[in-house]
Amino acid sequence: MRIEAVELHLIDLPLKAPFEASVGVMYSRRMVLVKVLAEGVHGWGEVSALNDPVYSYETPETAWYVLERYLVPAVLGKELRHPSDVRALYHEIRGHNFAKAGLENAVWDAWARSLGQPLSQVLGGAKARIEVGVSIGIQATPADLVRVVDGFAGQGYRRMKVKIKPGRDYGDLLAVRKAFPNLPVMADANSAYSLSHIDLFRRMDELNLMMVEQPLAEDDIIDHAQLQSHIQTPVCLDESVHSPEDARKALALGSCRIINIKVGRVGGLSNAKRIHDLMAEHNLPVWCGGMFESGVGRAHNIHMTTLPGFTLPGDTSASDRYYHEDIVDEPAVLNPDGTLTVPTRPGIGVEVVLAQLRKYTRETSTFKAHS
Ligand code: OSB
Ligand code: MG
Repeated sequence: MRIEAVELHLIDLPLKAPFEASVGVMYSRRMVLVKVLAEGVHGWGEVSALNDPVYSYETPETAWYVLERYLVPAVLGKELRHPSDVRALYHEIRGHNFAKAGLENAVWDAWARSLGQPLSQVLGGAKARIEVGVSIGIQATPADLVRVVDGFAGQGYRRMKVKIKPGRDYGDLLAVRKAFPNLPVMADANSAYSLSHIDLFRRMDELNLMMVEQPLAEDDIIDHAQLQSHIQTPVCLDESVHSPEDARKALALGSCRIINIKVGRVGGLSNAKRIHDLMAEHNLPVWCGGMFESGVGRAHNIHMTTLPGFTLPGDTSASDRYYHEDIVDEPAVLNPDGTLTVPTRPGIGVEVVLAQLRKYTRETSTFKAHS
């Protein structure tokens, strides 16, 4: 398959409601959508880096720069035998995983479309529906949090993830646990704590949480191993794992028992699948994290979650949990049993609606291979 052209679209999608985590508040999502054109097929990918460099160092603008200057020129005009060939074309470019994922995942979509198969099948997944949960930002009070959890549980979501930060942790989680004794609940700290908080995490063991996600620093798998050895609750790593190599080292040290896989953070579906495979070899579960994706990135997440090692509900909530209007047909809709249906049409199985895309587009650029 020869890559003939690549389009970049910078869009800005307003969120339905502001979202607060330990790293700040978000009101809208800017993302770069990548479209590749190759021998009569096209494919879409999404750069899901946050608006500001508060989760990773990347932003939509740094991704645009790296795509335009390095990644897109490296793939234009190239003949590919498989989507996992893409990484080798820019192997000398360090980091910038979110930018790389946008491009590689667009190639996966085009590839699956060229085979006439849904992306899930091309990846090796077999589920027709995937179980999903919801990630809930820090609310004004614990009582507000309980009301929000109640609302999402009523919609059918099967697992609640509660964002925590120092001062808004044990009390919030206890309120949820008291109101819902049997609900699957977990916490996500986005690196807001240090080893000085070990006693707090020991107390959290009483709350029967599914896991605590990324309690400590982004770059610290040593302290995470230390923490895990002192608590019962499984530690799940998010920010610390950028590659299959990172995952291998975290397992060797005992830094976690679960990994949240985000295609953007690890540079695309090839690496995501490798991390999934590594964890499966160790009989450890993974789940699919989210970055408030548009319908494009959401579709990639849904297909990835069909792999057998994704045994825990992920953060891939339905589109209407985030946006009044999405940019794809059809947007992801929650089934009453707390699942999303995996699209069965070729590729990611959803189509970008150009009229909707145009409404939210801030900038567009097209790059063509020399023929
Ligand atoms: O830490 O998992 C996270 C959103 C943006 C950045 C980081 C995170 C999140 C979420 C929400 O938790 C995931 C989602 O609903 O898409
Ligand atoms: Mg997280």
